[in-house]
Order: sequence, then structure tokens, then C-alpha cells
Amino acid sequence: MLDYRGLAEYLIKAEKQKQAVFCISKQHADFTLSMGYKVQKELVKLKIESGHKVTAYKMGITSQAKMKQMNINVPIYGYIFDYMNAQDKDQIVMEDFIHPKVEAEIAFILGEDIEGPGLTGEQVLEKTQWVLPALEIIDSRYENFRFQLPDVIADNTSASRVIWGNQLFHPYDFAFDLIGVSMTINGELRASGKSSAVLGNPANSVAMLANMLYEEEKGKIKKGSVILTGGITEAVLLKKGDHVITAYEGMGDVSFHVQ
Ligand code: 0L1
Ligand code: MG
Repeated sequence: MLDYRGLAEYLIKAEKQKQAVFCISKQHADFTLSMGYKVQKELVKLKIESGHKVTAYKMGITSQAKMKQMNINVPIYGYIFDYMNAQDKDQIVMEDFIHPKVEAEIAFILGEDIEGPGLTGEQVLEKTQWVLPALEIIDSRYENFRFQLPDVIADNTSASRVIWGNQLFHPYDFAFDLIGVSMTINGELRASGKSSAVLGNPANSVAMLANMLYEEEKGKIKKGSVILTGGITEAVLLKKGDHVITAYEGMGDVSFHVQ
């Protein structure tokens, strides 16, 4: 049997040392999706044992473009921890990362518990308290940002930082599938997209998470939970000195600086 805890320690060490490592699937050819989630579970436990707290869920690979690029047809999920949180206009420090990339997302804050099976995006909207823009910084712990799907699940879906927007919106303020997003870095347009790229509507991504957790007997998602729904834009590689400004149509800007 695989040493799931040992593999989780291997990934946590890579994150702490900011040193990319070989994919688990290179060493274990039969590494499956469910094994990836077992490593992820150990990784979450280890972080909690070391004093960290989970502050949000995240969905990943929720756009058709990214699914096609990775040749998969199912999104994945992971967790955001307390030390990963940053705010609009914050600075991040390049030395804290291996090879960070940024992608524009929309996040939901639940006003009521939600639970699968068969939950829909419409039902999610009914139980949502707030919606906000957020930029996710992903930083794979694997060499060259290359991996198989079970590897990236084990690596907590490359979760690294989130720059949260500072304006909250009501779930019926906008059609959340029609938000145009454009990401400018140092004055140059680097990525753009529409929020419908996320499973037709980011609310569907929240519903899918609840349905996936139900299938895996991981329970409901509680009132007050925060969920990042997945990239609207492609993920753009960051470098020292970058000033990232992302404009969300009708929802304002989220920005940060890389020191
Ligand atoms: O948040 C994401 O969509 C990332 C999921 C993992 C894939 C990647 O690291 O590019
Ligand atoms: Mg993401």
C-alpha cells in the first residue's frame, strides 16, 4: 500500500522549501484519482495538525478550455488555508513561490448549508449570501508545472494564495454567467474571459462541489463557507515586479503587486 502520509509530507516539504519535486505518478505508475485524494486528505490533516485552518474550498479545472488542455472531463477540488489569504492591493513576495501563476475567479459565500446529490446552480444561488471576485495564485509543487491529474489532486490542486476582492455582491445583483474579465499585467492585456467559462455559470461549480462531496460521503458544505469556483481566464505566469490588475465587469478591480 502507498504511504499516503509520507507522500503528503513530501509535497508539504516541497512547498516549504520552494523546491519543485518529481510527480508521484513518475514513481508510482498506478497512482489513481482516488489515491490522489487520499494523499490530499493526509496533506490537509498535516497542515491542520501544524496549526493551520481551512478557510475556503476551491474548485479547479472547471473550464472547457482547461479540461480539454488536460484531456479530462471532471473538475477537481482542494482547500485554501489561512496562510494563503491576501487582500486586494496587497503585495506578494516572489521568493515565497516556485513558479506562481494567477487566474481570475469568482467566489461564493454561503448563507445556508448546501448538500448533494443533484444540487443545481439555481439552488446554490438561493442559498448564497455573497459573491465576490478573487484572484487565485496557483503554484504547482511539481517540476515545470507538469503533472497527471492524480498528482495535482494530491498537491491540493496547486493551491497557493488567494487575493480576495474587497466588494461583496448579492447573488441576484448580476447574471453571474455574464461577467467579462480582463487581466492586465504592467499595463498589457494578458488574459480575458467570460464567467460562463466556468461550467456555464460559476454557481454550477459550487453545486458540483456539493455533489462531489456527497458522492464521497464527505458531508454538506456549511453556511458561511467560501468557495472559489475555478479559473475564468487562463493562468498567467508571474514574475518579480509584476503589477496585476483584473477588471470584473460591474464588480470592480482586484489587484496585487509581486515584490
Ligand atoms: O485552480 C485550478 O484550476 C488549478 C487546478 C490545477 C491545475 C493547475 O495547477 O494548472
Ligand atoms: Mg483556480
